[in-house]
Amino acid sequence: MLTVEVTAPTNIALVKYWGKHPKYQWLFIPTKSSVSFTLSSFFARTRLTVDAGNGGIDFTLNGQKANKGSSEFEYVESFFERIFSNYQFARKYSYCIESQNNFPTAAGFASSAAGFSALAFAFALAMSKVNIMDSLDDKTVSIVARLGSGSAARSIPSNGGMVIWHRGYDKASKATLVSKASYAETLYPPSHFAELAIICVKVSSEEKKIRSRAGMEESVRSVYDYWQWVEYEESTLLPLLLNAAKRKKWQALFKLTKQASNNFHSVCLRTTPPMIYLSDRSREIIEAIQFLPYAAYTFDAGPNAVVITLKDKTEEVEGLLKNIAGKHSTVVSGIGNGPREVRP
Ligand code: 2P0
Repeated sequence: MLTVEVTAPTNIALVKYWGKHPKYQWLFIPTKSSVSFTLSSFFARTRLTVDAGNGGIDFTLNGQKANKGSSEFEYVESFFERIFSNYQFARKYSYCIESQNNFPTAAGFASSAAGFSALAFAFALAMSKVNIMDSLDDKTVSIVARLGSGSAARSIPSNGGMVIWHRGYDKASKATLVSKASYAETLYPPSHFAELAIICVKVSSEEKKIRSRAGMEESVRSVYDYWQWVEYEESTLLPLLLNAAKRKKWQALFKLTKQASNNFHSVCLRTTPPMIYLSDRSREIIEAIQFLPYAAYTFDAGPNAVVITLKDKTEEVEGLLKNIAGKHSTVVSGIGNGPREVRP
């Protein structure tokens, strides 16, 4: 028996992942590359106990045992099925998982990214300790994490900071090679962004109505210009944003981040049936921030906002956000590093 314990951060996408390529659906290959910041204040802590067995899973999330058949349990179970088909040896063990998030689950703060990256990292760490997986490099582990939840791949690179998850399918055609080409890596470490601050704004802690996994599938299927959006962001918006980040042109970075968030929510709205993740409060935040040259908002599949601004504007921008969402609605986060092992 072996126990490992790890923490892994969540991440916030500036260029969003929203859809799996239909040809490689089961491998979680995204239709487009995405780019994120690794957040230091929101993370999952996971303890994994591995014992001799035959692939059995026991899963406790935030102190509550997940029942077989619940959606949480099914997400983890299907992750292990994908792991077992890639790593046959892993089926010879049983897995007891205890995971905790320090933020609301399924409310738009990418809880699955933190949870599955922690689980993937803990799995790889445990397998390396029992000497049956020799590779603990970021690339391999990000591919394992991707099989749990796409956005989790971006939480894996140990240097954190700004991370890109390559879509990979334009680099190869055989499924196994596409899978190897779709991994995440750090573009710039946290120190590159010393002038920036991130403000997370809790608008609601309710669980979202439509889970991302089902929602994105509907978007790929039903949005008439879905592939135009994908190719526009891949070939135009993404390179512009990376160039702005490289040259520390923050105003350009903020403008492109807002544009990418709007594009994503427009795709959600134009999905059949439509998905409206933003609330009236979210709209007020958009209106307050949209013309500020020194701040950007971005929203995931939920009403909570993440606002990126200059460190020396934090107080001013946080004041605006508190007026809209309430005195206790904001948490300022740094841009941080990837997962790490902690003492059990
Ligand atoms: C992102 N989101 O890039 C986007 C923006 C939500 C909106 O990645 O099916 O939970 O597990 O791969 O990773 C949420 O999707 O979906 C997500 P699966 P995931 O962060």
